Amino acid sequence: MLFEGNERKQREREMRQAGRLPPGQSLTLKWPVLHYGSVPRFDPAKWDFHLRGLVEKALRLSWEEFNRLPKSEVRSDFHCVTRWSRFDNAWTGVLFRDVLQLVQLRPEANHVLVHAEQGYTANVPLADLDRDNVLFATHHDGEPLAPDHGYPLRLIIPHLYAWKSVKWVRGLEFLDHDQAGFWEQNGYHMYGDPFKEQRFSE
Ligand SMILES: Nc1nc2c(c(=O)[nH]1)N[C@H]1C(S)=C(S)[C@@H](COP(=O)(O)O)O[C@H]1N2
Ligand SMILES: [Mo]
Repeated sequence: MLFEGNERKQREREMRQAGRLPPGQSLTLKWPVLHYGSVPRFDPAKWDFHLRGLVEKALRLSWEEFNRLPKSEVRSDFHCVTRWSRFDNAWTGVLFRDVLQLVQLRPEANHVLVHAEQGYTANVPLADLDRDNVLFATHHDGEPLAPDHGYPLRLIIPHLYAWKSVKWVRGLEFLDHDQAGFWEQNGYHMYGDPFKEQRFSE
């Protein structure tokens, strides 16, 4: 136990010196589980993924179709607004850009409302999804996602607080304006940059 605490402090120091520990955060070697509501059941026959809103033609992918998309790996850090950060996570999944390619956006599309099971949503500017390290993850550190970490599919946006990294994700709605998601309606910041400590609005 003592050793574990020393290792954690040592790594935290390293991450702080490397400029990777955002202000007000502490490093965890564990992986806490955090969400509102219950863990949804996954039924591959009923699961689908929607791309809708400001697209020329809306698209619905089955679980099988989604899994035929090319797989990529991304290594990134994860910052929860409740003040823990988990570093060097190895994610496997489908890049946002590989999904975006499947639809033709209307020119006015500039924001996305990400939809998940049970009505959870998060708003993200399109430019913040359209980055080379944003992906829909199926695996973490070589293992399939556990149900409480978002199995079968979760979004990972490393540069924003983790409430934007939507678990049990089911689709994207393209919009021409920013529209508050679940936590954003409940006082969380509309953007959520951990390095600027954008935790809450006001
Ligand atoms: N669908 C859904 N996704 C969610 C949440 C949620 O309540 N519902 N909570 C978010 C929050 S606040 C955090 S910190 C991360 C936590 O992910 P983890 O439980 O895998 O650590 O998931 C995010 N994604
Ligand atoms: Mo969080």
